[in-house]
Amino acid sequence: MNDTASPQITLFTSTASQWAYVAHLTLDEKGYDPSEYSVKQIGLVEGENFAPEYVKINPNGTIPSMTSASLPEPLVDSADILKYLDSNRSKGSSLFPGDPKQRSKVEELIAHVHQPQLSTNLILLQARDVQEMNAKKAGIWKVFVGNRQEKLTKYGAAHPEIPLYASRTPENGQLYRLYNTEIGPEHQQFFDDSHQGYKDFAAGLNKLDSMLVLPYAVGEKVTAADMHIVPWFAHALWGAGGEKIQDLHPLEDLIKKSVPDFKIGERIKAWWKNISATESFKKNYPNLH
Ligand SMILES: N[C@@H](CCC(=O)N[C@@H](CS)C(=O)NCC(=O)O)C(=O)O
Repeated sequence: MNDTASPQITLFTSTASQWAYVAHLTLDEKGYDPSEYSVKQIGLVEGENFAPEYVKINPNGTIPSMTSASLPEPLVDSADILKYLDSNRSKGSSLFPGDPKQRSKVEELIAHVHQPQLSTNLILLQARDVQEMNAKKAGIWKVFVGNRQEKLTKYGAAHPEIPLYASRTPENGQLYRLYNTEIGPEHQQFFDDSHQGYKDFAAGLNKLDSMLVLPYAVGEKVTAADMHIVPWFAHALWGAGGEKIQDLHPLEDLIKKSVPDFKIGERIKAWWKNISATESFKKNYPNLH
């Protein structure tokens, strides 16, 4: 991994990382040519986001990150990457509206979908009962949790000086144990927390519905808010089993198990239809069409 080669910008990404798509969508929305940046894949499913070489770039061990010859240090958060790509490229209109009210709405929406209550890890990794737990255990999520624990333990032993491992190893370890023991009493708390998680997620979706302006997130133009809401919503739909952009019902059904009268709001549906017709969306989510 080095950032000295031309082109100047390097995006560290993973096809499995929802927040990396903030960067990919922005690159396309702002009209960057692929020759202007290079892309390095980090194996998220393999736990390679914890590799010491990557943690040197991003001490949080999260994806995405970006380095550029014109930056004093790497950018390690999707919101900062978007801002950099937006201001670095004067071509086209900014993804941040000039109007202060609209601008604060953009920031509010970005913060909304990044809050822990709306983390899609709920859908991907948690379970509310034995049946859901067994389905997770039989699929890729057990492999994901296991790979992470293996890498955290290995890298942590080799690099006691890196603080990330001390916090992330026990955190992932809890999940690792739930995925690797017979269903027992310790799972009940996990099931209850997950059930509450879905109630909170439903409340967050309803709030989002009330915040959207249309046709795009804050009005007539695509903004930074859309660049953040799209990857989050796409990941939630995908995690719930949706294969096409029209497939909102798997997510709706999943939530209904905890909130029986839940429905995805009409504004979200209209916004999704509009934003999924944009070129940058179609390029980045061909599998959703
Ligand atoms: N606030 C960060 C969050 C990034 C993030 O959590 N990325 C996920 C993938 S979408 C990740 O790297 N997870 C790995 C981990 O936390 O161990 C951003 O927006 O860039």
